[in-house]
Amino acid sequence: MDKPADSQRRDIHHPPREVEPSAEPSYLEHDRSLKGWLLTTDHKRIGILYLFTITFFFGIAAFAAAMMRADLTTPQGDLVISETYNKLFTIHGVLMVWFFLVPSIPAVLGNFLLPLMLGAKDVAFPRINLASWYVFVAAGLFTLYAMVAGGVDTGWTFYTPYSSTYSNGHVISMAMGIFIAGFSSIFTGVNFIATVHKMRAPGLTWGRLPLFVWSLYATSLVMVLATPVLAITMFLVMAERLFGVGIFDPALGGDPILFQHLFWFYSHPAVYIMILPGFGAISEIIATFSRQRVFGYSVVAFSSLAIAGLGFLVWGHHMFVSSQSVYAGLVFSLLSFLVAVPSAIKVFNWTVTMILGRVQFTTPLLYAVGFLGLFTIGGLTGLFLATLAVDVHVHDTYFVVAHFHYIMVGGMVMGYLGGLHLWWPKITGRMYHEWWGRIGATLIFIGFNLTFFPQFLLGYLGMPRRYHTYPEEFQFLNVMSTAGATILGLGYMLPLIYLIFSLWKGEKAPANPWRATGLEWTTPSPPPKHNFEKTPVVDREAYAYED
Ligand code: HEM
Ligand SMILES: [Cu+2]
Repeated sequence: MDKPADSQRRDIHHPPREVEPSAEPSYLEHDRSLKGWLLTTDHKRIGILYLFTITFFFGIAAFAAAMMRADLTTPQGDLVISETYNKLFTIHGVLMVWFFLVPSIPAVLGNFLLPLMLGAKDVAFPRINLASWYVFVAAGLFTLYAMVAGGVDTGWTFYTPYSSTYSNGHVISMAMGIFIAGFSSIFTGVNFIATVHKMRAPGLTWGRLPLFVWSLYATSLVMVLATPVLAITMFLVMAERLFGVGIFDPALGGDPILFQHLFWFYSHPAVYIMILPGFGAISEIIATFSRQRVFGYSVVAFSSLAIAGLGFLVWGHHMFVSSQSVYAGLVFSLLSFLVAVPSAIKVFNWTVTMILGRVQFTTPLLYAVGFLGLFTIGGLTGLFLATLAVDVHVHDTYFVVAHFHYIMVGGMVMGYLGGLHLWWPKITGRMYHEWWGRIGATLIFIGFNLTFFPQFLLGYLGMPRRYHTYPEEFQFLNVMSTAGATILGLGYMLPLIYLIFSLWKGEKAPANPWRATGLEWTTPSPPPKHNFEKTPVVDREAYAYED
């Protein structure tokens, strides 16, 4: 690689305290009309559009969860009837998985930051990027229609032949919503892959990429390779329902287990779509607030790819009790253990990074530390579940519910909120209130554990998932869980309030409030429409902290 001429150098590890104000208005100011937002191809504005949309879906899904927790405070479930309860957990799962978690970090923070981190003007295909948001909204409308038209009670897993033959017809509309949402994922994935390959600033070699970019890249590969399988599966469910083609229903000559294979062949990799971007955000937060290069950079980067690859080989661990052969079970069990290795390596390396660095306990760092603890519990209990004999006992119990919430909420939502705080000054040009930030992070951590730890015990004691009544001896733990959920809910309200408040009352953010090293911090806050006046030239590795 040619050494850039000295005059072109931009010092990225000691960025100037005051980045020169841009001649161009910021991306927020340049065209304030509605059309300027709805027809924008600016990756930053598209990130904001996604932010609003997924926050909306999160709100509905959280409301459904609150109703379920309220219902579960009494053994006989006094709030709703069982059918309504089934519809609540279905809409909760569908919205949280496909309309919040899958798009969360990639579509909001990824869209906003990827080009900025690469020193580029935009993503490779800005119009496809906008299209992905419209497709996403259309998908949401189908799903919401199914909800208000009468609701779907199959659960987010749509197991056949119930979904394809016996449940009500709104399954078609909801399956359509998920089918369409898949395209939005694929558009984002393709865009990110092309952007990372083609739009890196001069000098920004693969070995110098921020780990957030590596994680988005790995996620995008899974999005592009796995999502079509989900789309086809949903399509087949619709085809069986509409035309009576025998695919999954044994009465029509189909095979219901085939559905489970297809569904989990997507949905296990999809759990990595949901967690890998969180890993990326955690790497950035820990490096920034430990003022330390992430320990074992290349191992952490490679682990993302390893997880993405291995994630395709373990789907059978969801089917240990589906009558699959014991030999298949053995192999899937063994392979599932393997996935834990790169995950554990990451946790180890982040911890070492903090030990080697000088840690500042800011709000994003609190979220990151919370992530480490909760993700570790989620991962370790995943190993319990991957152990054939144990899974036979706890499959389809609250143990599984606790496991995946520890990872998806304790892990990914903490990663998302941590990242949102880290980059909030860049995105909005305003600082949030640090003290309230720390209170919020702490409350969320406490509320989360109170909600979900009792569920491990409930599951272990034998309480099955997806029922709205239970024997009286389970009431104590259920009430604890509901109390925890109340604290958790209040915890989530805090960032919602003080972040919005900061837009008007927050201190104006400098270009680089955390004295961080990434290229995104060399632009003004908020960045101008075209990001960089002059294409930056990179001449050092990521996280070159020296103080
Ligand atoms: C150390 C890595 C992991 C292992 C070994 C593991 C193992 C398992 C196993 C064996 C099950 C099936 C349990 C059953 O239904 O009986 C399961 C369920 C689940 N896991 Fe994990 N897991 C891991 C990581 C993750 C991650 C990273 C996520 C999400 C981001 C996740 C999300 C889920 C979900 C959503 C389910 C339940 C699906 C359902 O039945 O609705 N897991 N896990
Ligand atoms: Cu899995």
